[in-house]
Amino acid sequence: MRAMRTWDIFCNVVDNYGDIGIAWRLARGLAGEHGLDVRLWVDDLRAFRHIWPAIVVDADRQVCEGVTVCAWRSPFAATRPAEVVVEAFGCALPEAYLAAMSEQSPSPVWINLEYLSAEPWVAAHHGLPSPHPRLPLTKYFFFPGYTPDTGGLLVEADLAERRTAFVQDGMPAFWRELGLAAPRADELRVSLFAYENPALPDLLDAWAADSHPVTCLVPEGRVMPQLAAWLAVPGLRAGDTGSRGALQVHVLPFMNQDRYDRLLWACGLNFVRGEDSCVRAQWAARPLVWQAYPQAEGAHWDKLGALLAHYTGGLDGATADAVSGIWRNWNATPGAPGMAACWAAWRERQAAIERHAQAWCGRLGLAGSLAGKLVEFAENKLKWRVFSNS
Ligand code: TRH
Repeated sequence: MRAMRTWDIFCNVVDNYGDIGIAWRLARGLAGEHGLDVRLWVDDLRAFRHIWPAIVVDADRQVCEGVTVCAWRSPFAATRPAEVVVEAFGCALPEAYLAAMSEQSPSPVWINLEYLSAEPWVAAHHGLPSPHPRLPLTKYFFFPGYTPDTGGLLVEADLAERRTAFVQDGMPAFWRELGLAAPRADELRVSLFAYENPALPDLLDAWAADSHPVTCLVPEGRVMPQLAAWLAVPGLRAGDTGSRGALQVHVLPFMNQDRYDRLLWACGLNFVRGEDSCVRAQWAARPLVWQAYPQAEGAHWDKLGALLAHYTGGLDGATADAVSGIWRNWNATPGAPGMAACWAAWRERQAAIERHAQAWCGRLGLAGSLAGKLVEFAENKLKWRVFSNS
């Protein structure tokens, strides 16, 4: 029997939780579903612990969920490179490690995992090689995406099954664990994970003015000061609550990735941000509003437009407008309608949006599983290397 393939994934935490969130999800999938021997090198274990509290922040090496998690320190200690090396989001591998890669024969398969985008250029760039300027190494660009001709999306093989079981039987216990009553029949429960956002006060005003109860669950994070200002309180932390009109606000602790998934499955509408939570909200089969990570010169508006075009394709005009309106307002897209009108339109088309969110999940599967495609990509390159070295 062949020894387990070895993989190294390198992750540099720049800010927020998306980079480590994606690297961790990928590492767990490669080890758990593909039986690979995975090391995950992370330069900020404190940020990692935020999304996975079992992580010990001062351990040089620890095994968690079948993955060997290694502290990426500088200078980088001599290490034999793995057969497949994943550089997450162009994080720049340590020079010593690169030199060691170039001394291996055959040399490792080196893949740069790129950011997710629904933009049409992604498919044409997926898989392209880039030779190293000095060393005899080639890096390949692997682009996640929403269509079969891209690198696909992170998803576990049993996700739909786990979600269905949770929705059927797990919700009452989940609400109890969070210290909340089950939702009333006419109540809309919303989760809110967001960057600071000038549109937030208008959104909260719209919810406060709703004709039915709205409960907003907010994991602790960057919107706390804005939320506190709107509630006219000096500050907020996990466990705090507030209310105005029809709106009840509950601040939740930041939870581990698996529990956050359950929050997305349990809520009737999820506000998400960045990349990973956006995909998880789509897999939740619930309506979502996405806040793209703000970039210079409005580059994120192109990303937003591309995902909106994909997501709303095939919807009737009024429903597509209701989805686009609130997404565009939430992202301060030029010319977006005002929030009160957006919220009224969303409420008006809510039932159709909910049906679409369910159907969308099925269509998402067509893109394929990112971990599965990555393994296939690497295996093809490895086979070719063995062949060309023999
Ligand atoms: O944290 P983010 O804003 O990360 C962003 C994006 O990835 C963006 O593309 C990148 O360029 C920028 O950082 C630097 O949003 P994202 O991607 O949704 O990642 C959040 C992670 O946190 C995700 O894995 C879900 C997880 N999470 C929890 O585990 N528990 C929680 O309570 C919450 C709210 C999130």
